[in-house]
Amino acid sequence: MFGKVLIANRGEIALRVHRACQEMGIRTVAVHSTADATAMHVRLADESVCIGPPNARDSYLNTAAILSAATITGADAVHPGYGFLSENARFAEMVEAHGLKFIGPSPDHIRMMGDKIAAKDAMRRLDVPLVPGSPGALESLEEARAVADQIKYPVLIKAAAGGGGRGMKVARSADELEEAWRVARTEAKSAFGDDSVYMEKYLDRPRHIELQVLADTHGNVVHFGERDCSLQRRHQKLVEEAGSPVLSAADREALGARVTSALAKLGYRNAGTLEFLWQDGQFAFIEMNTRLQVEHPVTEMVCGIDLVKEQIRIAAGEPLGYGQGDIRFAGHAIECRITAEDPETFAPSPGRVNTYHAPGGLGVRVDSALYSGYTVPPHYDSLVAKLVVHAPSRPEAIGRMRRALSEMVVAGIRTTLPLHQAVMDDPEFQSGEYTIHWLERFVAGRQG
Ligand code: MV4
Repeated sequence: MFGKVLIANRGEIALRVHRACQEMGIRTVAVHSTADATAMHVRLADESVCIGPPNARDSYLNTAAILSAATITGADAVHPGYGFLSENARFAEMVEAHGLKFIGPSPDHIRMMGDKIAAKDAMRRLDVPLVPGSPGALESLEEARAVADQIKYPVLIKAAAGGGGRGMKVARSADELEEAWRVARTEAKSAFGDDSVYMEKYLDRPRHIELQVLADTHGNVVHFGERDCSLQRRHQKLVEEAGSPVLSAADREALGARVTSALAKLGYRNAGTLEFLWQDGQFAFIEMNTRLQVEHPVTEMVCGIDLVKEQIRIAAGEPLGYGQGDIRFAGHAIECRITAEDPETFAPSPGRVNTYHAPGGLGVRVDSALYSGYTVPPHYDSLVAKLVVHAPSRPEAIGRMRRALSEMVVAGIRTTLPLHQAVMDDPEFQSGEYTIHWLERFVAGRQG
């Protein structure tokens, strides 16, 4: 096992990785920008290294500074968290070239899944169900027309280098295709420096359901069930649940079996999440994320497992030590992402948190790097806390979340706490019957 791990991240996820390391007897090295010198992840780590100025480009994305920090502190491995360098294949390669372990998948698998066309190609060959669409990149407008005529409108043009909704354009009929084609390619070029695009049938009222997997370096692959992430606004997730309110145990098992067999054939290792759209009782793969995800705690709560410890053990070469049959799904978990934003306009609201009080009690977990007197810097992601509850059933989990939200205090800045309370109070949310479009309308209704 590793003696020391460098955590190449900040905020709640750096703390999350630190906690797993500490419980495993592994020392930790925090890295931080000058804006984060007094941050909680720096305070708790065994050692810390300043890696640059506030701008993430010069600090948390500064591979040379991070690798130097790992070398001078004698770290054995690097955990990238999520965001920043977590899905950068070049960084994973450089970590390994420095004789360190990258706590994540191989650079080749990161690269493959970063190319959405290559990812779909791989899943198609491995019999994972996909949205109907172009067999690969679209070479011309004529080809786009031919594919659209075959799969029927509405269609969606997506950037190969995309993800997260950027460079995505709907064409509802043949006369919208040329415009969608042009705009998608232009956006893809400017956002990713790559104008390759592909086409899919546009699903108009899907749910977003993703499957968590772990693979060790001995050929064992298991899944930990699904997360329903349908509550999003502008491609930012707000609430996530495990399991999905619409999925049966049989659906889960069938999908899990397909996916674990596919990833075993691919030789995938460490943690991964496959994203699906679910509509009319059918799953369609869209993308794979090759990192630990923000919403991983809901899976941990229902499965009773520590995904970060598992990632570390896998990177150290240990076998999983259990099989699919040992994984049980108990009760229901919900996560609310509390951000430093105005709850109605979503304008960023950094600044000093005068008072912070975290809720507690049975089945309540808070992953946060906040403390009373902390100043949320304006330079980074606005996530300040993940409030997670676990209860025997979905209605009980909602009741517990309402109670926990009412206890939580983050004073001095605006946060999305009131929006979460309104969502939890809403009968449609409580019914579990909604699509990816529900939250957008809910927020618009509150804005009046
Ligand atoms: C889609 C889709 C409908 N049909 N693909 C948005 C982000 C990217 N990860 C995939 N996205 C979508 N792909 C087809 N064929 C609708 C979306 C989508 C979406 C997906 C998940 C969660 C929220 C969303 C909000 C708008 C659009």
